[in-house]
Amino acid sequence: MSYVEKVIEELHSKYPWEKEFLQAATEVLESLDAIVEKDLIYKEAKILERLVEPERIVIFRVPWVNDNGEVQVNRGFRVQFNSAIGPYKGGLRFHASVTLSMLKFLAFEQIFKNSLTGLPMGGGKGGSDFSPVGKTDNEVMKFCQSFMTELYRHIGPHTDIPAGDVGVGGREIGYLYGQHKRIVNRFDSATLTGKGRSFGGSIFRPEATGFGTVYFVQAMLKTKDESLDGKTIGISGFGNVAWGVSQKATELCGKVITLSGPDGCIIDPDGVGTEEKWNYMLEMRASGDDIVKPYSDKFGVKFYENARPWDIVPMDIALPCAFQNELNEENAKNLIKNGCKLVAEGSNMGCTQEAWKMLNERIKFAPGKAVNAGGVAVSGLEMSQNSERLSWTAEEVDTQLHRIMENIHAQCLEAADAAGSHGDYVKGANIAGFLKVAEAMLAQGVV
Ligand code: 2IT
Repeated sequence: MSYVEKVIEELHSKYPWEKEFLQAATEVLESLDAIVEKDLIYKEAKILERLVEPERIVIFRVPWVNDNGEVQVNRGFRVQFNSAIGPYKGGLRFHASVTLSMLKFLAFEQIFKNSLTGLPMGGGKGGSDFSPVGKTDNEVMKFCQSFMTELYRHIGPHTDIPAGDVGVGGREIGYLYGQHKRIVNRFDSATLTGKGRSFGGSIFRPEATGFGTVYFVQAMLKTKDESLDGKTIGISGFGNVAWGVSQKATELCGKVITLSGPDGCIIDPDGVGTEEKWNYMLEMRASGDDIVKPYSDKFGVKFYENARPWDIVPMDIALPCAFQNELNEENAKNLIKNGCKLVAEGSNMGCTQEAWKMLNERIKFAPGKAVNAGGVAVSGLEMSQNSERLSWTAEEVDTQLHRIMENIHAQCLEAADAAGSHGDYVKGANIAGFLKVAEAMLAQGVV
């Protein structure tokens, strides 16, 4: 049994119920097999065993009172997974389905993603089983204030810097930041990223994950002397990532023909390609209803109840942009059959294991930790701007983001080549992300 196989087996027997985390960890560990078999140092220093064990997890009660005066109780989490190359960094997810396993998978992915950006950020993630769906502004504020009343003691610019994720956008970050400032009596800008522009937020942070996703896809296409020009693109979701992707893909002459929500999907043959449509996506999100059907009513396009975009319409490129495991083996088969040539994950672990393996073998595939790293990269730039007490221009941030995404793309291909797996973005991303973190862990001794 190889070192990697042993660690995977131990993990499965220790935490059999942590399905999402096991899925993410298995993918990474399998990619590292050749690397850790070649050099005994990793095994001797038990680097993999340490890598899969979070440095710290905080779980806490979040009590709050709703608009009817009723007491509510949610569970809050922060998984501080790895700080070898920088303070813990990663988003907060507020969603009814949040569990420790989900946040462990997200924090684990974040270690490698953040390493790939080339910026000094470790991996973390947090959140709550609080569902923002149907909540008033006042209720969201009350929840955020209670959440931060515990979280503040675990975070800070040199310790852990949370940001947004599913269910946490500019509004939530504003409330969280306000409460943090009040408790610590310090304007510690770089304690949270994704802040509003008026109090230290970076230009393009809301767009960054989507823009970065498109820059990555552009780099993938360039290896075959192709561009986005005239390509049809199917995406899932209608939130932050989908919004940024729609804008940048349109600018580069691609056509986004689908959006989706928990209620189903819409097909827009003219493309989600106008200011009015992008603004409407923001409106749908702000409504808090979490459904995409209103788009079909507003723009007179077809809505398919309970359907996923992948099976319904042919597309050149498919980009899951909402949640984990939203593209399965059956969807992957249909995509390939209908002529899709490239799938890249805008969302973390957007494809199931069976799906990405098939796509990776038969067409071009790239994983979330590489593709969607533009979001956290601009968070890193936001931290730099905060510590320098200045604000970069749109052009400066966009240039940096573009450079970082091209660099991540190049790192993936180089690491894959070095491992003898030409063009394998999964292996490339995992190996390139790992090598830097492992080097830092080795240098810092057994901690
Ligand atoms: O998945 C992600 O990379 C994020 N949700 C963004 C994390 C961040 O710190 O900006």
